[in-house]
Amino acid sequence: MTSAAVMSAYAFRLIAGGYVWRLPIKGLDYATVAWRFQEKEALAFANYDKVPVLTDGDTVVTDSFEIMRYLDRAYPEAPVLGEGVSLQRVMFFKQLVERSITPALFKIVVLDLLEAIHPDDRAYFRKTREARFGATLEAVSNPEQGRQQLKQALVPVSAQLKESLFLDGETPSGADYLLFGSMMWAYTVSTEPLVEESDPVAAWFARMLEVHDAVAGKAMTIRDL
Ligand SMILES: N[C@@H](CCC(=O)N[C@@H](CS)C(=O)NCC(=O)O)C(=O)O
Repeated sequence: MTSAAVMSAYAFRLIAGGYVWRLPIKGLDYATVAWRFQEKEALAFANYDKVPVLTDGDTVVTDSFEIMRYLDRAYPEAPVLGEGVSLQRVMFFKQLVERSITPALFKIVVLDLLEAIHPDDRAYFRKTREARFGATLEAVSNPEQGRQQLKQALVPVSAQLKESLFLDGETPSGADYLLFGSMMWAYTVSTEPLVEESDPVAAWFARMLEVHDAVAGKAMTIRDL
């Protein structure tokens, strides 16, 4: 059976959020459900309070990385994380993205993000994030410093992207989706430049927008509003 036949046999109901861009949705039939921060009752079935949440038949999977692992297991034709050493390496890369890259992106886009979310959710977003950071959003916001920090954090990524089209080789895989998840989240809410055009990361990002029939490239962003 080809992977396409296996995958198209399933219908997905995916409740989407920023981290949804981590998910490799290669050729799978899926539907996304719009969700707002405070609609916790809509996630009660999953016993979780954050998105993305994936439902596949009777299976409910929470946490974007767990969803990536589930998709590897359920549709093993083209795994993106692998097992053993491969999984360990991609987990290490996930740490790098979450601890060095996402915080830098946050500094760049936080005020645009506040502006992009539904007006009724802004007070909730401000309260929860300011409690988490122990500082006002205005104090966290520092696009210039964020870009410097991002550039530093991306030095090894830029170097690798001079060697191969994607971090994982000729086609995107787990490491690409993890980095893209964070960068796409920033790109959807802000027109702030993230990396210099001459940086290989910029060309990589443009390539990532085109994969799987440009599912990301066709997504609505702040540029469409
Ligand atoms: N570790 C989780 C984190 C998910 C997460 O933080 N989601 C955010 C949006 S991208 C959320 O749903 N926040 C809900 C809230 O702040 O109430 C994952 O990777 O899926």
